[in-house]
Amino acid sequence: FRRLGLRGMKQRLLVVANRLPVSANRRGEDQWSLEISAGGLVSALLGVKDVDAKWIGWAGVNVPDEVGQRALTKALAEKRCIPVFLDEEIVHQYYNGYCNNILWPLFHYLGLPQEDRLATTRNFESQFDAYKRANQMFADVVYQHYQEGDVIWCHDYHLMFLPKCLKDHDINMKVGWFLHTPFPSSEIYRTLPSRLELLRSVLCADLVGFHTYDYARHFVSACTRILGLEGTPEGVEDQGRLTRVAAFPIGIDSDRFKRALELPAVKRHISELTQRFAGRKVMLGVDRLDMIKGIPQKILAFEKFLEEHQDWNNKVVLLQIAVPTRTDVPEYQKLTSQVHEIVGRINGRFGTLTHVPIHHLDRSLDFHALCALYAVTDVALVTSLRDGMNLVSYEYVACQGSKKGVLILSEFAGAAQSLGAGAILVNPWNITEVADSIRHALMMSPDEREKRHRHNYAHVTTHTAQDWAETFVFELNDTVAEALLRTRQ
Ligand code: ADQ
Repeated sequence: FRRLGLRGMKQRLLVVANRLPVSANRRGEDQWSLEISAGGLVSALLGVKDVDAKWIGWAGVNVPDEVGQRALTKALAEKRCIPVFLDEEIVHQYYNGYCNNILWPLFHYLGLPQEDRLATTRNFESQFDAYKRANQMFADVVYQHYQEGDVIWCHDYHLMFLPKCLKDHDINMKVGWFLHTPFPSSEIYRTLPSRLELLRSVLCADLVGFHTYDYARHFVSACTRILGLEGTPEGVEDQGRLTRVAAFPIGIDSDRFKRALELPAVKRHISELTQRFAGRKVMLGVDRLDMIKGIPQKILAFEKFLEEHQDWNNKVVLLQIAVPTRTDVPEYQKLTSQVHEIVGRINGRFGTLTHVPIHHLDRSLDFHALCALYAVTDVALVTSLRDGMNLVSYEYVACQGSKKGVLILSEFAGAAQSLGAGAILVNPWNITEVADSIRHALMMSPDEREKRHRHNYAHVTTHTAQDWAETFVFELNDTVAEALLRTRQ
């Protein structure tokens, strides 16, 4: 750590997240193949150097037998990963149920599930029990690997109960918790039946981090209004003990993207794409296929743009890459069909024998193909209805060194606070406004594009994933040291 003056000495760090950064496939009784998986947190932590980090999490597969568990543990150890084994029932209740059906929509302002209130309330209790049990299972694995002085960094809404489990075990553990999603207004948060227990547990951490100052403020308000505690400029105080609360905006490893653009494979992709779309402007959307990403709204805005600016027909295409997630959940299946239906209708309406206005892919792209797409496209459309940060917007800017493409960005993504001065900010719910901003982006003068891009590029290349992680771990060490001093005085 440069800033700690500990170059050469590595800080031991246990990163605890619901999912390990690998997907595991069983190839035989004791054979596993492992593949690094895509995702926001994975991308960010891949950029962190100079720490001796181990990752603790669920491998995403059910492994009921001991032979399989031993073999997977061994294979993962080579990738510095330690598995937490969760059985199908707990995954169903904790992960599909409490995390993805309750916390995820609530934190993105989509509310609690409402179809059958009584059933939801009944399920809710068993799902919350499973959530606590699962968090305890993560804690048990942490205890097995913990050494004095380690920093334990818990990630995301899946593990809000973990700080309490860890501190109950050993009050001296250095525990940080970071939320990757928004923390909603306290008026939304207070509808959660388990609101008290979760807040109290998060407050057991020494440092609590969010992407933006607003999320941190919402969290402090929830603690003051719901728990009646005192908010201070540093965080939340409870009977003389301070939990520090602060904003730590995440970034990306921008050098990794810049280096990729120099690779022959990426250059080949770039020249193929340039030829393929010659004479047309190309707009890009890259999202997980999730309701929070506002994909239908984005496509409808593109339709409105085509409707109102017939002169642009045949001259612009939208490439929408949507990685399917949670494909077994009916709501996500419904979203997929809805998107397909809208895309089909618009292509039928505005397409010709030689021109397809929307190219929609339901899959993940490999890193090289993704970088090439980021580099060749003229406009990126990020229209999340809510998003903790949104790394796609950062990645787009990092790859736009020469083209100086325009970023259209939702004001409800955390990234709007850092890239707002360079991007065109939009309310994604306002289709007319988004359609107008598409026109603005396509017609923008080279001078304005250059100016906007310069601002964003400077931000993305200086506020990196590595800085984010270093700052968080530095602050966590500092917070614990200060608290120790206070208790000795
Ligand atoms: P996500 O919701 O996954 O992350 P985001 O921040 O945009 O959203 O990160 C997505 C990552 O997946 C990016 O690195 C992107 O390159 C990759 N990706 C997306 N679509 C892809 C595709 N089709 N093919 C290949 N790769 C693809 C959560 C929160 C965010 C927060 C991050 C990090 O929801 O708000 O920014 O965590 O904290």
